[in-house]
Amino acid sequence: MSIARLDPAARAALPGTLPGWTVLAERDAIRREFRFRDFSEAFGFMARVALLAEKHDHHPEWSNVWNRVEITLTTHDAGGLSERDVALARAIDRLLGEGGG
Ligand code: H2B
Repeated sequence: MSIARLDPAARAALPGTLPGWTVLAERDAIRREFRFRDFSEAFGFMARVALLAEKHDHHPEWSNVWNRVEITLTTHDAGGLSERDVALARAIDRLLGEGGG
C-alpha cells in the first residue's frame, strides 16, 4: 500500500514536533539515539517499542550496543518520511514521558 511522503510544511515543522530527532542528510529519514542505565533497561525499552511498532504496523531500523539504542525511522512504502514516522516517533517519545499526551 502506498502512502504519501511528508509535504514541505510538515517537514518544516519537524524540529518543533520531534525535538529529540535528527533529520538525516544522507537519506530521507529521522534518527534518535537513546541511552539507558544498562542493557536490561535498553532491551526493556526495545521490547516496548516492538509492541508499539506492531500496533502501528510500522517498524524501526535500529541497533543496540549495551545501553544504547539507535532508532532510524523512514517509510519504505513511501521511499522516505511520512506521517507514519512522525506518529511512531511521537509514540516512542511518549514511552519516555516526553512529547505530552
Ligand atoms: N515499516 C516501515 N518502516 N515502512 C514501511 O513501509 C512499512 C513498515 N510497511 N512496516 C508496512 C510494515 C507494510 O509492509 C505492511 C504490509 O503493512
